[in-house]
Amino acid sequence: IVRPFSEIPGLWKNGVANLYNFWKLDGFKNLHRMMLQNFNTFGPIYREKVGYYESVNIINPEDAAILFKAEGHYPTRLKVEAWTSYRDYRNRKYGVLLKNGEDWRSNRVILNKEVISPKMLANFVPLLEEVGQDFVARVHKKIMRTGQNKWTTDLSQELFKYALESVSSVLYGERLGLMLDYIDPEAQHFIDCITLMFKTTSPMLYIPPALLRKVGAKVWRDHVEAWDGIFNQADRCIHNIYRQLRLEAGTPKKYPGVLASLLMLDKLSIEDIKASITELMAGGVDTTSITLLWTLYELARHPNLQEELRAEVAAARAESQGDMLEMLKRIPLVKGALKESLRLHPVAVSLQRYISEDIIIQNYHIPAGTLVQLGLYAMGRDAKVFPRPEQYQPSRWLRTEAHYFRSLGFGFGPRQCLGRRIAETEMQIFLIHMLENFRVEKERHVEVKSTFELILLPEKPIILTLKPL
Ligand code: HEM
Ligand code: 2DC
Repeated sequence: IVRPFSEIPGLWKNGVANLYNFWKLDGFKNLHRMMLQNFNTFGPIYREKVGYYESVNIINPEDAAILFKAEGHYPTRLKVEAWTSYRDYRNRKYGVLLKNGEDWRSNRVILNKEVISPKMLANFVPLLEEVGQDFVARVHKKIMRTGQNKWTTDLSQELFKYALESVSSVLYGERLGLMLDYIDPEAQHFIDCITLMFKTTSPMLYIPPALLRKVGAKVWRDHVEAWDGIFNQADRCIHNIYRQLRLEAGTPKKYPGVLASLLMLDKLSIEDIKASITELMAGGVDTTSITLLWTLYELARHPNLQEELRAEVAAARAESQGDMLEMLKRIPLVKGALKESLRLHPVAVSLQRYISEDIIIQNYHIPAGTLVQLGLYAMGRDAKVFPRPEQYQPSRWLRTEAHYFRSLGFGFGPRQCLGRRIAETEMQIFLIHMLENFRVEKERHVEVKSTFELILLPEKPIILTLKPL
């Protein structure tokens, strides 16, 4: 017998009281740990209401399969109102991240061909390969300058620059020059704006931005300033390419980047192209850089594993005679390491969909239209889903039969991460070059936790030591 929706356990009756408790427990920064705790208290399904935001939460891969089967033809995520409010406030178009319905689908289909299709890898790899080589050269130079044959540092700023340089070179077919000693202050400002944008978004998940705007709250003003900085910089990059394209007429000999390809294709309006390119540029910085930082942290904590990965890379290099596209097909353990990093340290604490039809999960009836969230962070640490979840074990991903709705770091289906191919390739190339050039070490064994600033970030700086091999 199927139990009714109203019997799902959880705290969903008093949204305001829950918001107050949430705020008292510093829930804005602990969302991932609070979800984990809720699953421990209520079991594999619970209902929740914080502020105005109501959802049903699940944790099992089998239930995730049911959820995604009911996502419908136009999958929709939780609407991040801070982001749509900014666009409405400044009269800017939504890109693929924020669009919904047929408008989303028609844009996404065209973007897929230029951004996530495996065919594009041959175009992206040479661009990303150049950035990877420049990053390594930069680290060698930094090591030289210390005079100690090693460099101990918090790499996050360097990784932000690597990520922005990588995504920009794919989008614009041009380098920004962030691997140089003196960088464009506008580019640095862009990086700072993205961090501020994420940080100011999280409180607005629970308190409506329209209200915060009316009372002139600082968090809303900071949020607007952050997006303004993001859009201004993206506009500059986009105009630059647009102007070049008009001057150059005729088809270019080499791959000109995603933006120029979309403009020449002429299937999306210029405003739609600008909106989605801006989102791709902004979405491509903190996500990959933080995942790489977590990966280096784990490799530093597991020196034997690090040697194993180095051996795999060396063998792949030899077999493919340096052809990077070929090399990327021969590094399953490196790919496993990235999956393992996203399992323990996912960028997104949850995946969500407004379901398009009624479903039954854990024997509860859930009506169409409900927001259902898969607790990605909680699932990654659940011993029933991943045996010995606390252990960083890239080899667990070598058994393909163990993948069923478990490798979800980039989301699922037609609404999954549009930047996935860029992100994966950029991260794989980074690890190949780092493993070939440096040993990564860590001072003491201190556990670094995550903090929620819309995406999950390391709670404190991760200090690593790089030594040339
Ligand atoms: C959406 C994760 C890197 C651009 C998403 C989603 C996740 C995600 C979980 C939601 C998917 C869903 O609802 O099913 C990640 C992770 C990254 C990463 C873990 C790196 C480690 C990037 C990069 C870009 C990007 C590099 C840009 C080049 C986007 C965009 C969307 C998205 C535009 C919205 C797609 C849509 O709504 O159709 N990402 N992402 N992401 N991501 Fe990423
Ligand atoms: C945050 O409860 C927690 O990829 C909320 O590159 C539910 C939620 C909704 C949407 C998620 C968000 C969470 C985390 C960050 C995500 C976002 C969708 C896209 C975004 C996962 C889980 C991200 C980081 C994009 C951002 C691109 C943007 C800056 C232009």
